[in-house]
Amino acid sequence: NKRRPLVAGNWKMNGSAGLAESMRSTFATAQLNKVDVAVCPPFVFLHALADANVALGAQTLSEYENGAHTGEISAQMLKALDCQYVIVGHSERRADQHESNGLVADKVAMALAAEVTPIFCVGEPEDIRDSGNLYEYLAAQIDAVVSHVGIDAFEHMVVAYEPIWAIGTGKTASPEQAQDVHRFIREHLAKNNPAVAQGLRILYGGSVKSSNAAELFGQPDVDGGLIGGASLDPEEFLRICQAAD
Ligand code: G2H
Repeated sequence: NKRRPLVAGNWKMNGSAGLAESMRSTFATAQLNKVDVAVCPPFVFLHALADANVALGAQTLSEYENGAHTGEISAQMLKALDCQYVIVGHSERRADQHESNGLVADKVAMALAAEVTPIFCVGEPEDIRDSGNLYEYLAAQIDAVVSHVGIDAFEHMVVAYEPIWAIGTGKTASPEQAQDVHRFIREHLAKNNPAVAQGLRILYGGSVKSSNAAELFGQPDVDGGLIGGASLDPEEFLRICQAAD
């Protein structure tokens, strides 16, 4: 009774209208049955993927509902563009835009209120893993969101585990390392609500490619992936989706 997997491509600040077009044509004829696929391009290319054979996602959103917040994009705007997902709390935003656990929780709440599914990202830097504080660190990231939106909200969420030391570095977590953390996350949430934890999709992210995807996705608590660099090549991204199908 494994959960239905989700493979989401995170273009980050990459791509073009041309890439959106080739993604659209690659997936138009793709035969995928048991996997959900989403593409999260920069905001300006969302419209170029409208009605493509993939779900749409954004890479972040504002913590505010509307108003005088120059440059920001609201949850309602994403909903209006048919975004089904929004990545929240990616480690690059936590680092570059100084997003705290509290801010991430506010953004998750905004997405939920607009019925856009948050892909809530957690993950540790290498020194935290080395010092043995991995689980405390991840629990703090998770608990900040649980205490704000409540455990039941996780029924409408996706979690992504992305060890920072594996992002864009070519250093993937081993399937065993990924499984250990995914199991921890599920058990941690199960203390509050076992049924919600059991149904929750937990994606792995960090240097996933077609050559390592099947083994990662085959782990009992890994329910798909959040794919960065490898999602910029439509054929390679399709192979990764096929590995989850
Ligand atoms: C992790 C991942 C996608 P990459 O950030 O979010 O990127 O696959 O390039 O490591």
